[in-house]
Amino acid sequence: MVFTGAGISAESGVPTFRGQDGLWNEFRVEDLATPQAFAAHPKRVWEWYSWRRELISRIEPNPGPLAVAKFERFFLSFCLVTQNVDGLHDRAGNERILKLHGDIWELRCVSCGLSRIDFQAVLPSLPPLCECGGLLRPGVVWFGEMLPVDVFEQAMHATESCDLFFSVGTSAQVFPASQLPVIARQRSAYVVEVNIEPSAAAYEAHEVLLGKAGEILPALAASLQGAMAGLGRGKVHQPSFPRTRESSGGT
Ligand code: BJW
Ligand code: ZN
Repeated sequence: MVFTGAGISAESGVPTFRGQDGLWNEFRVEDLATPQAFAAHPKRVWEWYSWRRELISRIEPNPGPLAVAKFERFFLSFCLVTQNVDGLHDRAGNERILKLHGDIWELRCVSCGLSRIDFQAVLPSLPPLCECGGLLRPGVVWFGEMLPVDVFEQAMHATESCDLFFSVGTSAQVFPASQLPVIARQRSAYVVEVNIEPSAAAYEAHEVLLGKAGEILPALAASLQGAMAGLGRGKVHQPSFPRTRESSGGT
C-alpha cells in the first residue's frame, strides 16, 4: 500500500501546504479551504482554485508518481491512497486511486449535488454555475467536512489488511488521514516513510527513508524490477521486503 501527500507532487512544481514554501504560509486556510469561506466569498475561493488548476495543468508527473504507477503493475494486490487533489497519480498511470480529499478537477453543484470532471484550466466564468442555476464548487474536502465515506472505508480496509505500507511526502498533520500510518503499524504492517524530513508520524515507521520521493521511489521500483527478473515472474504476490519489527533507525 502506498499513501501519499503533497510532497510526492512537489518535484513537479506543485506547492505543498506546510513548510517554508507551503500554500498555508501565503494564504489563510480560513479564507480559502472551509465551507464557510466558500459560502461567504465563492468568487475569491474559485480564483484561488483556478490559479492552482492552471498551474497543475502546465506540469507533468515526476519520477515519484511514475514509480508508484509501476508498483500498481508489479503487485497483484496493491492499493494507492492519496490526499492529493491534483490528479498527478492518474496522469502517471495508476488506475485505482482512493482520493481521500477529492479531486480539484471535479465540479460539484451545491444545490442539486450533480458533479462532473472538467479539465478546462481556465473556466469561462467564476464562480461557475450548474445547469440548475446552483453554484458549482471544487470537488475537494475542506476543513470541517467529512471525507467521502466509501473512499475512507476502503482506505481503512486496505490499511488494516496490508503487509507493507509506504507513507510518502505527507506531513501527517491532517486528521483523519494522519491516522492511516498509525493503524497500519497497529495492524502489523511494515511501515516505511519516505520524506525529505521526518513527519509527525515518523515514530510509527519501521524505516524512515530521508530524501526526495522522486529519487527514492524509482530506486525502489528498479530493485523490485531486478528482483522480479531474477525470480522469472511477472508479478509479485507477497512483498519481498524484510518483515522485521525492529526500527532501523532511519537512513
Ligand atoms: C517531500 C518532498 C519530496 C516535500 N519528497 N517528501 C484539532 C485537532 C485535531 C484535528 C482537528 C482539529 N481541528 C480540526 C480538526 C480536523 C481537521 C484537521 O485535521 N485539522 C488539523 C490541521 C488540525 N480535519 C478535517 O477537518 C478533516 N475532516 C474531518 O476531520 O472530518 C470530521 C469532522 C467533521 C466536522 C467537524 C470536525 C471534524 C478534513 C481535512 C481536509 C483537508 N483538506 C486539505 C485541502 C484539500 C483541498 C485543496 O487542496 O485545496 O487537504 S488541507 C491540505 O492538507 C490538503 C492535503 O491533502 C492535506 C495534507 O497535507 P499533506 O499532503 O501532508 O501536505 P503538507 O504540505 O502538510 O506536507 C508535505 C510533506 O511533503 C512534508 O512532510 C514535506 O517534508 C514533504 N516533502 N517535498 C518527499 N520531494
Ligand atoms: Zn445543480
